[in-house]
Amino acid sequence: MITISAFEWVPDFARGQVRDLRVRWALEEAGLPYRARLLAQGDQDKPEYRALQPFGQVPIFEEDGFVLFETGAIVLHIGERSEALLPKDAQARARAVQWVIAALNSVEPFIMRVVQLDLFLADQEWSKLARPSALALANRRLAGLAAALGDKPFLDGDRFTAGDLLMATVLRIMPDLTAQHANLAAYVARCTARPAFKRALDAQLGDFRKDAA
Ligand SMILES: N[C@@H](CCC(=O)N[C@@H](CS)C(=O)NCC(=O)O)C(=O)O
Repeated sequence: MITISAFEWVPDFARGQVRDLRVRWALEEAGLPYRARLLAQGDQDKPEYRALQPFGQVPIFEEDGFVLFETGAIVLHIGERSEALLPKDAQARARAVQWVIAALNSVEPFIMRVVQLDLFLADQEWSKLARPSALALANRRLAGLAAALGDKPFLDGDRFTAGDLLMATVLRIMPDLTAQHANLAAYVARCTARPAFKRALDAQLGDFRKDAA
């Protein structure tokens, strides 16, 4: 049985955003059953977890003693077992991998910089000065992505792939930013309207402990 790690509690603002959602979504697209290994506060820093995830983050993927961390690697690994995520055709498959890497390497860091300034560094005087340029850089990436998507339903055309799964989860981190491009907003809505996404989101939200930390 596949097991993924997730937090048993996070603050309200993070619910529906924690990165185990990506893996739950990929597993739902692939039709693979899984269970969640829920981490209590501090479990991620215990040596036994750090031995599996060097940065103390969720998620990890475990199956029959095989362990993997990093959502990009995990989603691609799941994609090996499902054409719903990675097409068989070699070139289409390479393009799907290209979009996975673009999501995680060329778009996510710029969005996360703005999130860090707004959420985690907001009390630092310098963060107010850094924000406009961080926002401009993020916007430049989104403008490039919007132009590449154009009026296609998905990044590589008519077919949803692992690249769309990762890109949609990145774009929904800052919906207000994404909303500045009508085609990107419609794209995220299209991806997240998939029944597999809804099942994954419901599962993540259902696994959180209801009480405060
Ligand atoms: N690059 C990692 C990022 C994972 C990540 O940021 N996980 C967050 C939850 S969304 C986490 O565990 N944060 C706790 C921490 O960094 O200490 C991946 O994609 O798997």
